[in-house]
Parts: sequence; C-alpha cells; structure tokens
Amino acid sequence: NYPDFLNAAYELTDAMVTKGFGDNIALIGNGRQRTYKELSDWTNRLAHVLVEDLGVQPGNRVLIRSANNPAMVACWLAATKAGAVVVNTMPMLRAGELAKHVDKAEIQFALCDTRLMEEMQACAEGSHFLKRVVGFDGTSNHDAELDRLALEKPVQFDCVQTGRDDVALLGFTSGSTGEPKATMHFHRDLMIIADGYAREVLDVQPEDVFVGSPPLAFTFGLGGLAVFPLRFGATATLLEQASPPGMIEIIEKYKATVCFTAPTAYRVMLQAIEDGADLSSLRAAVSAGETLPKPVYDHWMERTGKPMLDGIGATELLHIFISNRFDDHRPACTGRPVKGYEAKVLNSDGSEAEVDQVGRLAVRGPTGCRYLNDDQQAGYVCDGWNITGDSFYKDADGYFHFAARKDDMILSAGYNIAGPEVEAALLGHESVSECAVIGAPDPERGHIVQAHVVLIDGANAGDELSAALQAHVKSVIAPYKYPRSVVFCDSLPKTATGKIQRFRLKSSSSG
Ligand code: 3SK
Repeated sequence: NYPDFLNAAYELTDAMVTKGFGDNIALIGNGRQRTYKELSDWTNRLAHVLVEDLGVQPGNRVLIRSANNPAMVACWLAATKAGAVVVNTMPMLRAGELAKHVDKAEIQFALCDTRLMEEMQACAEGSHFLKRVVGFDGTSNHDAELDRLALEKPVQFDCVQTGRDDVALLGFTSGSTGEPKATMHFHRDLMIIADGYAREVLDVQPEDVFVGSPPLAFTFGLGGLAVFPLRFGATATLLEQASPPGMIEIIEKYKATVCFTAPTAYRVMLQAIEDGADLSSLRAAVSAGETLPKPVYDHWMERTGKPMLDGIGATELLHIFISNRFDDHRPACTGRPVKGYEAKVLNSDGSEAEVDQVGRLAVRGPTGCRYLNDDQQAGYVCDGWNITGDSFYKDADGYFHFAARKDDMILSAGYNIAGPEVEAALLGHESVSECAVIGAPDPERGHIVQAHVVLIDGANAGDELSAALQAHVKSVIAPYKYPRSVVFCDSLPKTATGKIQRFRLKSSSSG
C-alpha cells in the first residue's frame, strides 16, 4: 500500500526532514557527519547537476563507483531523485568488469570517486553506451567536478515523480560463475525491505547507529547501511575499509547498536571482546552472506547474552527474506520467513519436500525476482516462486535450516555430504580461523572431502595438525564426512562481497 507515485530517495531524505528528523545525524564517514537536513540539501544540489548539467533523464542508467562513504550514498540518492536507474559498483572492479556492467545495463552516465577514476576512464574509452563520466570527491572535500557544480545549485529540487513500480536500482550479482547478471528493483522494493525486515525483525529506532562491512554496491550493504537507517531517522556509519578492527573502533566510538557483517568478522570481534573491547552497545548483530557456524552463534550468545541474527537474502530479492528474531532464534538455523515472504523446500521434481528433507529452497515475495535481459529468469522463477541455489530443510516447527549451496554438496563413495556441515565442525577447532570444504576428484570415491584451512596466528600447519583436525571432525559429525585431504593456506579466495569462492578451489583441485 504505497502511493502510486513514490520516489525512494525522497522518502529517505526530504520526507524525513518533514517528519521532524532534520537535526538527527544521518551519515558519519570520512571524518564528517551530516544531519538529515544536510543530506537532503546535498542530494538536491547533486540532483540539479545530474539533470541540468549532465542531462540525465528519468530511466537513464547511472553507474556509481565508490567505496562505502557518505558521498556514495549522496550520489545514489541524487540519481534516484532524478528518476535514474542506479547501478552501484564495487571499488575494486577493473575496467573489463565495469564494461560488462555498462554493456549489460546500457549505462549512459558514471559518477566516480576521483580516486578510482583510472579504471573508469579505461572502461569509458571503449564503451558505446557511456556518454559522460564525472568525478566526485569521496572524501567530501568538494573539490571534484560534481561537487563544484553542486555548490552553485539550490537546495530545493522537485524529485522526479517516479511510479512505485518504476525501476530504481539494478542489483548486479555474479553468482558462483563470475558472469554478471542484473536484477531490477522498484522504488517500492526499497521501502518494502525497510518496512518489512528492518521494522519487523530489527525494530529500528531513530536512536540506532548502524555499522557494517558489506559494500553499498551489494544490496545487503545498501539495505543494511543506507536504506534501513535512513528510513527510520537513525545514523549510518560508513567505512571505506571495513575491517573488523575498523568496525570495533566505530562501535566503541559511536556506541553503534546494529551491525551487519559476515560470521568471519564476528569471530574476530569475539576475540576482541576476550581482549577487552567494549561492544556492549550492539543490540543487533546481523549475520548473512555466509552460513553462520553454530560455534560462532553459541560463543556470541555466551559472551554478549544476545542472539546473533542469522538470515538469508539474495540480490534477486533485494534483501533478507528468512531470519531469526530476537525472541525466536535457534542455533544452526536460519529462522522463519520475514513478513511478506513465503518459503518452501522443493524436491527435484518440483513437489514440496517432507519435513526435515533437504531440497531446493524456493521463496515468494514482493521484491523479486526480475532479471534484466537474462534467460536465467525462466529457470529461477516459476509461478512467482524464486528457486534459489541453496539447499535447505524445514523442520516440524516451520524453521528453515541451511544444508548447502547446490554446488556445495559433495557426493563421495555414494554418500551425500554437505560441505558447510564439515566447515562448521572444523570451525569448532581452536586452531582454525577460516575454512572452505569442497569435493576434490578422486579415482576411487568419485570425490573426497577436501578442507582448505586458514589457521589462527601461532598454529603450526603440518601432518600432526591435519590428523588432529580430521579426528576433531569425526568426533563432532558422522565420521564418513571427515576431510580426507586437508590443505593449509594463508587465505581463501573471496568475492568482493566476502563470499568464499569455492568454485576457485574446485578448479585448482581438479586441474
Ligand atoms: O546473502 C546474500 O547473498 C544477500 C544478498 C542480498 C541481500 C542480503 C543478503 C543477505
């Protein structure tokens, strides 16, 4: 029940001023803080530049290239106010990867942090679509072209009267294959994730201060670090390099209350708590993007007395659609569907799986999925149900439990072994910092379980530790699941959004 005409950026800025939040701090980052009134003025000036100086028309696609900082949020809001369709991109993308985005989405304009201009220009040089690339100063010192032009503009802007079902955002996902796909999201979708998940599960209040690591270019980050705080008059802190120590510093300094990050970062935070860090201001620790291992959930509960909120989302659906709740959470469990979403588990023939039977997770809800020019649509969406790449089971009480990604099931000597279950067991060992489990080809067993393990500082890699890890896994889960091969490594390959790229480990183990 949103009005026919809805501009998400207007709702998150000007409307917040009208509602009385003008003096609340909206954004903190790069050494400055901005109130809602300042953010509204800033984004209105920028929107004038986009329309009057660059010639952006409603429906034009605008790429934004930046690390997480207030200027990136301002550019996203300004382009949305101008009725453009925004494509937020990760700062580490190279020219060739940017070009794939530009071609796929037929992007005409790019707003780029001047520090990241080189690859953007290289992309623009060979592009048929890009008409104009403009630099902005991500450090907010206002000495780049976009900022200088904006200083001349008025602080009032009549936002483009977009329809609630007009596309506002293209969320790019590379999946596990590396080929980018774009999913279309409407203005109303941006409101729905805030009025659904953020209100129902997190109960966001104006006093909340958000912190986290996911890039704004990933819809997990855009929701958690921009849409959710701004919808409720709360504060978003933005870190260009969101390492766990950086997040800990922000939590202590600003008494942050809501954190969005992945389990690996929470493990580091737990160690920091042991070492004296004060993270007691955090009331909500949201974990997504990777499976939350039971030892991390248990340890967090033990140290903070509060549950870690595990959830699953997808770029295709914009944000989290199944989640635990503060008063309704279970270990090694992703929880129940968020208000407005339905979920079920499917057998391979498309029928609904029995209770406790692993199958493909399907979800239906108001925010997706709509791929842009992609034949993946027919395989992913069936009768309104989005057929995800994740295997889950639903228990008798209606709670959903992650089993594996479709690609993470290992068939070894006739046994079906879920890689994440072995990973969770390994993570319970004191010497393991991170790990990824894959099926490595084996002449006798078809595949064997192979663990790639990053050790904590001070632990010694070698046969003795390998054997200890194998024995540990056999002691916590069925022994046939133990990793017959253990590979010690310094780091694991990850996507820009922090997801472990098991397919890279697989290709190196088979080649
Ligand atoms: O887990 C994910 O991949 C995800 C994607 C988009 C938004 C939110 C989440 C958790």
